[in-house]
Amino acid sequence: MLISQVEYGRVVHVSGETRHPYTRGKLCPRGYALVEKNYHKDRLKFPVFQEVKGSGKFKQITWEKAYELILNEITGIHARYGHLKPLAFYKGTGNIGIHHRVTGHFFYSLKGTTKLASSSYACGHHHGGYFSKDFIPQSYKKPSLIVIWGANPAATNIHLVPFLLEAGLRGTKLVVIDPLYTRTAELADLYIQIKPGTDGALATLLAKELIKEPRFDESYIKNCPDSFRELAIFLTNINSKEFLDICEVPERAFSLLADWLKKAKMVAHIIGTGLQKHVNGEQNFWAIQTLAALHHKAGNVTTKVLQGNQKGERLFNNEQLEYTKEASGEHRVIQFAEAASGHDPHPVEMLWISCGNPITQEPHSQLIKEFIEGIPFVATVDQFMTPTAQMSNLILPTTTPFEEWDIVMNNWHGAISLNEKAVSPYFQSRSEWRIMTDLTTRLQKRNPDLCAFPVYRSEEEYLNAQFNDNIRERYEVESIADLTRKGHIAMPKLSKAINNRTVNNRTASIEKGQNGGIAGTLDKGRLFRSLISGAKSPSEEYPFWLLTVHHPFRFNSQFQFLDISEEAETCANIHPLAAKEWGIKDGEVVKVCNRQGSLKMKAVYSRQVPKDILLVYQGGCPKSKVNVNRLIPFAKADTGENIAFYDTFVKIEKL
Ligand SMILES: Nc1nc2c(c(=O)[nH]1)N[C@H]1C(S)=C(S)[C@@H](COP(=O)(O)OP(=O)(O)OC[C@H]3O[C@@H](n4cnc5c(=O)[nH]c(N)nc54)[C@H](O)[C@@H]3O)O[C@H]1N2
Ligand SMILES: Nc1nc2c(c(=O)[nH]1)N[C@H]1C(S)=C(S)[C@@H](COP(=O)(O)OP(=O)(O)OC[C@H]3O[C@@H](n4cnc5c(=O)[nH]c(N)nc54)[C@H](O)[C@@H]3O)O[C@H]1N2
Ligand SMILES: [Mo]
Repeated sequence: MLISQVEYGRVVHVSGETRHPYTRGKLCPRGYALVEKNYHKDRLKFPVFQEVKGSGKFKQITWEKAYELILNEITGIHARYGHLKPLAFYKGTGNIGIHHRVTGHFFYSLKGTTKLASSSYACGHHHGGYFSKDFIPQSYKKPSLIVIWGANPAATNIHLVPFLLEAGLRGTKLVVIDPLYTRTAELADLYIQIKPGTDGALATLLAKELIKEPRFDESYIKNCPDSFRELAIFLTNINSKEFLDICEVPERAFSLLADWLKKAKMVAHIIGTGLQKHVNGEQNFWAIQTLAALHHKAGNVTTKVLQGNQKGERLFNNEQLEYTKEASGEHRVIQFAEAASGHDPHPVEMLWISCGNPITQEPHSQLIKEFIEGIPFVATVDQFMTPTAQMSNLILPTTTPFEEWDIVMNNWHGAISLNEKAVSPYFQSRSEWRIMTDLTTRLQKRNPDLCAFPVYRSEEEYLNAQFNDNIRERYEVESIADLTRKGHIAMPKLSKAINNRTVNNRTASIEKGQNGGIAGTLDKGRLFRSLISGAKSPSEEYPFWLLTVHHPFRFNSQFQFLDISEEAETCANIHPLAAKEWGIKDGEVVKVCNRQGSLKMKAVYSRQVPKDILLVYQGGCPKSKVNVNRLIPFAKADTGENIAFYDTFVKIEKL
């Protein structure tokens, strides 16, 4: 939560809110840089139009002209086809506030439009599961063991770090499981360097160790659901050595972790998105869930699974509407790859992009770029001229959180907070709510039946209309005024936060969770059997894994221009021994390539990576125009809609 200091209509300083239970007055590096970002010389000031995408021949136009161009396209598509399937929108994660749901809300208020789904992360929400929402600060005070699987909070969720350190002082042991020796790994009591995509094997083996324990409730097995009994038999019969070989974890590290698990009175497992960006990501996710369920239920140990960054819970009306509309099948939801495949029966003729920079962030970016270039009309709403904006016809400048009202949910601690407007919009920027409302009133004049987007008089009124009974019960707020009264933040009432998917003590509530609660979770334990075949490995031709993880000082493709990342250009971090095998010197420019593309970048020696992994941060770097997502294939993860970004394999060539 930010407190902004305003002088003469301009934000001059930001600080954190000390009363906030999670951030406790601290901001992350990007938070502190927001003022600089807001008034950066490159910030867009006026709507601009270019006839030919990528030509750079932008003409400044008025908002009225911009609206006219958009409405001509929408009504034109409708007149030509009698439906709106060729009209598509794409909403990225550049801003995930409730205000910004207006994009989906508007396009789903037009009949039968298409959504190009973003491949951002993660599972959890859609798949139910066994996880706790009482993240702060309760969750980190009590456990005697915290295990972090495939997350790097010291870079991506720094507010968690003080809780981890405080827990450490109280004697909690921290285990970090990651193929990279990350900043988070540096904090761990035990770091386990695992082979990517094989956490399921490790979790399975840990489960096997647990059920050997005498305190494991035998009578429970006798009376348990069949799925559980099957799982127990399966676990007893697996070959431990084979499983350890799969995940390439040393015996000693494994025994230590197994020992700590057995002795622990309370365990918290934190599952990140990194672990899930694999073709078998969901299986690995469920394997950890199953380990936790088993430990909890039969081992009589309080166990929590904490998963941040999951897709939100769709609490507010406009979020729910999107969900209901999608479930009803009234609108098409397809991925870029499908739309770009050339086999789309209703090829996209107009694309609206909000809060997203798909040319940098989606996989197979060359294909995405060519696809966007080929769409007759592309409109992008952003604050900066991103690579995607450069490939658009119309670029609409929009407001930042300082210049608009919003309600923000946090996926780590479940609080909802109010973002109050502090200053007027920058130059001619307009808020996304305003843009959608302006379009609606003009569209309704032309064709009264085409658009059912509700018109309110202000952003605050629009936001007030998104509250509902569920929010009132859980948060005791039903309007912006209530949030203001509560000091701008509402924490979930614990009893409500712990909905039927949640476990935080040994109660029966887990029995009836979504997807069958524990029974469902243990059912998923069957996945143990298939995950071994799912895991990928480098080949002789492409001997390196390419991990394109999130940068500690950037936020996806944002904040590059501020240069807070210290990184002058995109680099491939390589283990010195691997580099020497290929005759590559520290700092040498090399070619990193696979079947999809080839990129030149500097190879930098790093002991953070194992010998068969190259680390290249995602999001791009301003000084080198390398777009690493050119090398990322469109491989779907088993979560269904997400992409297996981290199952990408490459080779290195000397120039
Ligand atoms: N500074 C910063 N913070 C951010 C972001 C940012 O770009 N920069 N982005 C935000 C967003 S959109 C997201 S989704 C989150 C992402 O937050 P995280 O989930 O923490 O981020 P990732 O970088 O995807 O991956 C975390 C770790 O998973 C590891 N990993 C990869 N594959 C495996 C595997 O198979 N098993 C295991 N055990 N580990 C594996 C990677 O090496 C990496 O260290 O961060 C958010 N916060
Ligand atoms: N190789 C690789 N690729 C990845 C990932 C990876 O780990 N590796 N991670 C994936 C993940 S988890 C995610 S979430 C995606 C993120 O990718 P995107 O969804 O594209 O998100 P960002 O790059 O954060 O921001 C996109 C744009 O939103 C704009 N923006 C910011 N605030 C606002 C606003 O208030 N309104 C509007 N209209 N625009 C705004 C920013 O200026 C920026 O240009 O990337 C994915 N891509
Ligand atoms: Mo993300």
